[in-house]
Amino acid sequence: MATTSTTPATPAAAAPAAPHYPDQVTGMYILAKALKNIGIDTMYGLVGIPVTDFSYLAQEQGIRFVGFRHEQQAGMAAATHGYVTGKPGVLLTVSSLGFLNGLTATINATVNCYPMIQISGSSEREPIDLEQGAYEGLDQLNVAKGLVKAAYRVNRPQDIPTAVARAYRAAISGRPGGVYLDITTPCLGQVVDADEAEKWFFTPVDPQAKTYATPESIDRAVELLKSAKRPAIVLGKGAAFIQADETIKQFVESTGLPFFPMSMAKGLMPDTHPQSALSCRSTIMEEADVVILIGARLNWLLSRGHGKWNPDGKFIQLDVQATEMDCNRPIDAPVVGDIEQSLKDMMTKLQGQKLNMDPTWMPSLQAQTKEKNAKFAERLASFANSQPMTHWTALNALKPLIESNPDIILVNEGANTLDDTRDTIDMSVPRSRIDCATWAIMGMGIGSTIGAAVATGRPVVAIEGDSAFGFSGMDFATICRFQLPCTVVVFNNGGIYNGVGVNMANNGDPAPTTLDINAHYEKISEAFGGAAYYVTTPEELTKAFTEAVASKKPALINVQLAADSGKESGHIGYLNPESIQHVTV
Ligand code: ADP
Ligand code: TZD
Ligand code: MG
Repeated sequence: MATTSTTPATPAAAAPAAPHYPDQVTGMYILAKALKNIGIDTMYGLVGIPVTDFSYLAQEQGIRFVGFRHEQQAGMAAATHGYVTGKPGVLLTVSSLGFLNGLTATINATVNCYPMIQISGSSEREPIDLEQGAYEGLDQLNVAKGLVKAAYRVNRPQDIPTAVARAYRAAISGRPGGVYLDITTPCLGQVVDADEAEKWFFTPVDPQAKTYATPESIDRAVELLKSAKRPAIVLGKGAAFIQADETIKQFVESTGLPFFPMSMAKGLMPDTHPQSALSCRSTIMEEADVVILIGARLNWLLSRGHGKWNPDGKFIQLDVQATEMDCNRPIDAPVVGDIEQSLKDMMTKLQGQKLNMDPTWMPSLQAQTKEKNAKFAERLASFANSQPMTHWTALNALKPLIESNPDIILVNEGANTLDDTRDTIDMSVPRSRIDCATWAIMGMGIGSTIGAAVATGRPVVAIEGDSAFGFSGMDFATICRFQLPCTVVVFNNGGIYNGVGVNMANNGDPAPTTLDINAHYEKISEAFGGAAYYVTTPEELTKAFTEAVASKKPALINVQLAADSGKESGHIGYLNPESIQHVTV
């Protein structure tokens, strides 16, 4: 548009800089280009010495950089990015504490089998090794080793493309996990001839190589399955992660077996599917004679294969990790290899062969499901109008809003907030529920919300306990800075488990579990330009949530609950050590 004004107008956008072809480049440039070449399009992190220039170079290469307020949250975002995309997420940290803050997320990713790579700058080796007091000095490689799936250090720029390829393969091959890549300051800054550097780049062939189960293991599994009278399937997040949704559906439906999903596998098959035995988990544990574990470990979340499980029951386990077999209970038919191919092979083998499932098994589970679901619905409805609200009141309001919008990815952490949300909200789309998972850690919420939104572009709703939110709340600022379509719902019952803990010393200090029942968490959103809601009734919650999700903009809803809503440790209070009351005489 022409301007007639004599006052200088805003300067026109600068003409694009002429492309320049430097004849020298640095290690940082090589790192950015190697990442780009292997297909990394997003990086999460928090910068400073010695990686600031690298982050600019990566951005220049077209890698999206999502800058955080805390490295742990950037790491949670990278891990979730890895989980939902099936390609390693990348975290960038500075040395010493930045590295350590991020490492907690990289370890958590390893525990959960999420593929991610943490890249950290580290200070020069010599004064670290001699303990001479280097700037942010820490022997990071040795700290990381043993806690993550793999850890490598790069000292020379010519090794960077190899290191990136190794880190990528380590993160994604076999059982996925977190990988640490340590790049020293001198290596990042080393100047080399561009022509020479060009020769170091290569394109790794089949960086996501697969391994397949043997025909013998498939035969053994199929024979065992054929012998079963009361078989069942357990779907884990490994099954969701592999993005073989159609094959899994075919296997479940063609065998006609009942299934139950672990929490993050909810939605891989719809929770309301006629074969879903989500509400009959205990019956399956007690009565099934053959259980097929698909990408689910027999860890604490499944009583490590003991407890309620039928002692005479047999297991078929489909997993890529051979050492997973027998780790808690003998596995009668281990099927070690890529889950999708194993399922396809089993289906081929089963074709035309009969399963011997007891004809009353599925109908009895369906009848039980109907009865239990009706009871649950009745109980939920009985809290519909509680004042002040309880967890159930809020969830009763949110349930129809979330279930009717399957585009939503649900992030969830807390104790009662986690358990009650998982039990109330049915999922219908794969990889749409992300929670504190295998390690049961608090502090994944906002990072995972951001990672899920950035990686998928879908709307994300986080349902957070007030304690859980406290671990990552500051990174709500990042949601606002990047204008992500995220709605964070804080269930404020004023504490860890609830807000009615009693300090037995009666000295005026709050009890260990007591937090801030009157806190206005929504003001955090207001501070960063997001939408802010404080709600005390289910009607207000319904209105705020509907508006927030429809806006596709950052929003925080502070849901005021009763301080006595929630019990200690939610559903897993039995894991607490037994307590003996001390009596003072
Ligand atoms: P959940 O917590 O849902 O039970 P887990 O994290 O315990 O799930 O288990 C996931 C399992 O999936 C891990 O044992 C992991 O080795 C396995 N897994 C991950 N990716 C693959 C794959 N591509 N092929 C086979 N198994 C896989
Ligand atoms: N620290 C970390 C890193 N992880 C943890 N799991 C805990 C502490 C202990 N913890 C839980 O296991 S749940 C929880 C904590 C602190 C918070 C529960 O309170 P909440 O949810 O407000 O998030 P509810 O709804 O009040 O139960
Ligand atoms: Mg709470």
